[in-house]
Amino acid sequence: MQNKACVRAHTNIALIKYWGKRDETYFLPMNSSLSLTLDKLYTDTMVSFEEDLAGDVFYLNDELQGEKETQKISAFLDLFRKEKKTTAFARVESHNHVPTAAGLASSASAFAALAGAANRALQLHLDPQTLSTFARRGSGSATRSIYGGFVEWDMGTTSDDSFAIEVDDASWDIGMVIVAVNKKAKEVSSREGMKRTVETSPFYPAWTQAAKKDIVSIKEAIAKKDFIRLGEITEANGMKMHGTMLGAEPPFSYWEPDSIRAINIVKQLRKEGIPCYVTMDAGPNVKVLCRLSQAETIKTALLSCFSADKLIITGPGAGIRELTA
Ligand code: 2P0
Repeated sequence: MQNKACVRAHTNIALIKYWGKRDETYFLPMNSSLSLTLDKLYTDTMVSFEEDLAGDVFYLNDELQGEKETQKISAFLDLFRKEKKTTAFARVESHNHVPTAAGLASSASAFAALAGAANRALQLHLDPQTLSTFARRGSGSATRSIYGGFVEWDMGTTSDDSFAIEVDDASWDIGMVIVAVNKKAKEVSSREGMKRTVETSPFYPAWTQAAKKDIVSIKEAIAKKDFIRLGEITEANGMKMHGTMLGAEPPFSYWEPDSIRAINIVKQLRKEGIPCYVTMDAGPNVKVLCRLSQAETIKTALLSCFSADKLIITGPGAGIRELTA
């Protein structure tokens, strides 16, 4: 039996954000979210289950990983071993394909690729929707990276129905320019940041109410292929998420001076008639949602402040796929 598989998963950027869990064990979110899968940023992961291994072995970008990193992978693989009723350990080799200097390595593509590879290697034949519930247990945002284009992660009611679905393939001139502001390790991890916000921010209930409305509106905009509305909802939703953090105790923010410089360039471009909109995640990088056909113009404007190696243009990415040798 072939117990080995290699799978590619692309990362995704949320346009309607996931920010807060209602169940930390099962990674059940407080609200539904919606993302765009990105072509240029992805992870390739090979998994091989081998009877003679004494434990799981994990290589990331050709470097053997320590106990802490390997334990995370092992706990995740346990979900698949349980499903298959096997105790075999695995060798995992993962490569992040992220342009240098970007600092954009993502748990979304990492756990989606690992989920896809474990599913294939063990021949579990989990359908994509079910597989997304498995990916979710590694990292919430990984739920969405199973699919390409615009993807909704429905918050669901239980662990079994909190899954992702593809909403639209985003093949209508949609693109993103990523401004890699810096790649320093963040002071507050997204996991800790969302937990603190849920527990202490008085703005949090307003966030969940707004997110509920935003997801309905953004799906309407996508259905109508209304790019301006899509962008406006995206930008406003991201700002609301960052607002919740200023209300947390102790308060925190991921913004840096260069984040604001990038935002101001985007605002100026809009004044000049180029529709483009920002969103930010748990870090200072700025992502500019735009028409793919206008991405080079936007990049040129950003070059006034940022070097070319900090600017990445990408179109929509595909869902997970198996790589054959
Ligand atoms: C998102 N983020 O929707 C949001 C927006 C960051 C801001 O998902 O704890 O690494 O592993 O579920 O998925 C980043 O958090 O957190 C994230 P866990 P994750 O993309």
